[in-house]
Amino acid sequence: MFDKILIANRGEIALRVVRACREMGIASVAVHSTADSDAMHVRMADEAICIGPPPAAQSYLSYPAIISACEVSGAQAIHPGYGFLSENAQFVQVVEDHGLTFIGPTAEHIRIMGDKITAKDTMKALGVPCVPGSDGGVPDLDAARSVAGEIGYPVIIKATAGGGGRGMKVAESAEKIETAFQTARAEAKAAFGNDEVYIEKYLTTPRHIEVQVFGDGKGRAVHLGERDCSLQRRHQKVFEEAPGPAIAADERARIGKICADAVARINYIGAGTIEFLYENGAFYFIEMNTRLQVEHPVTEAVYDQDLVREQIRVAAGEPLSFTQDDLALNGHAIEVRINAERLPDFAPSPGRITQFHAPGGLGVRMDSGLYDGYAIPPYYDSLIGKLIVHGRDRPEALARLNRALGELIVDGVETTIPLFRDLMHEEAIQTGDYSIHWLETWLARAYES
Ligand code: MV4
Repeated sequence: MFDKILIANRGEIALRVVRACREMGIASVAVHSTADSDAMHVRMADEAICIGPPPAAQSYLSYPAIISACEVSGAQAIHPGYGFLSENAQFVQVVEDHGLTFIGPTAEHIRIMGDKITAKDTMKALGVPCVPGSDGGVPDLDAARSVAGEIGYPVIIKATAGGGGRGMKVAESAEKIETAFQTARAEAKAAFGNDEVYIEKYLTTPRHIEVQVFGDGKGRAVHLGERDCSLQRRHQKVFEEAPGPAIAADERARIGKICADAVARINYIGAGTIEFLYENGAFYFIEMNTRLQVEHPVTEAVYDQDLVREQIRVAAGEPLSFTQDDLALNGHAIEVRINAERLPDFAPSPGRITQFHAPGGLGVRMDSGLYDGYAIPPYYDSLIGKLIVHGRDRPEALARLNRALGELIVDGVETTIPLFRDLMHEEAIQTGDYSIHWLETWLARAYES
């Protein structure tokens, strides 16, 4: 096992990793920009090293700064958190070339899943159900017309270098395919320097269901059920839950096994998420994320496991601490993302926290680096905390969320907390009957003017 881990991240996730390290008896090294000298992860880690100025390119994304910090501190492994360098295959290669361990998948697996066509080809070959569409890339308009004619309209054109909603165009009918195809290509070229695109049947009202998988890198893998992350705004998740309110136990077992078997076959190591669209009782693979995700705590709650601890264990060559048979779904968990953003437009709202009170009590977890007097810097993501609740069933989790939102105080900046207080009153939230379009439709209505 490692003696010391460097955390190449900031905010609540850096703190999350510090906590796992402390429980495992591993020393932690925080790195930070000059904008984050007063951040909680810096105070809580065993050591802290300032690695550069506020812009992430010169600090949290700087290979030389981070590798040097490992050499200076004697850290043997790097935990990347999410975002920043967490899905950067080239960085993984650099880390390994310096004799250090990247706590995450191999560069090869990151590369495969980063290219959406290769990811889909790989998953299809492994028996994972995919959205009907082109076999690989679509080279020209004629090919696009031909594929769309076969699968039927509406279709969606996606950039292979895209993902997370970037570089997608829908064509409702044959008259729209030319514009959609040319625009998707041009945007892909401009955004990613790669104009390769592929086509899928456009699903009109699916849910976003993602399956949590975990591999040991030696051909063993498990699944930890699914999360429903359909409640998004502009491809940013705001509310996530486990299990999915629409997913029955037999469906969970079936898709879970397909996912676990698939990642076992490729000797996948660490945490991964296999994303599906779910419509009319069927799962359709869209993308795989090769990182620990923001919403991992809902899975931790319902499976009573520490996913960061397992990431560290498998990276050190140890086996997973549980088998599939050890994992039992227990109750229901919900996470809401607390962002420093102003409603109704979600404009960033950095600034000084004048008062902070975290909710507590049975079944409540708050992951955040907030404290009274903390100044949220304007340079980074607006996520400042996550409130996670757990109950024996969905109604109990919702009641706890409502109660915890009543206790939570974040003053001094605008936040998304009022949004969640409003959402608690909605029928669709109470019943779990929503699709990927529900939130944006509701926001347009509730916050119009
Ligand atoms: C789709 C789709 C409908 N049909 N693919 C958006 C993010 C990216 N991961 C995939 N996305 C979508 N792909 C097909 N074939 C609709 C979306 C989509 C979406 C997906 C998940 C959550 C929110 C979404 C919002 C708009 C569109």
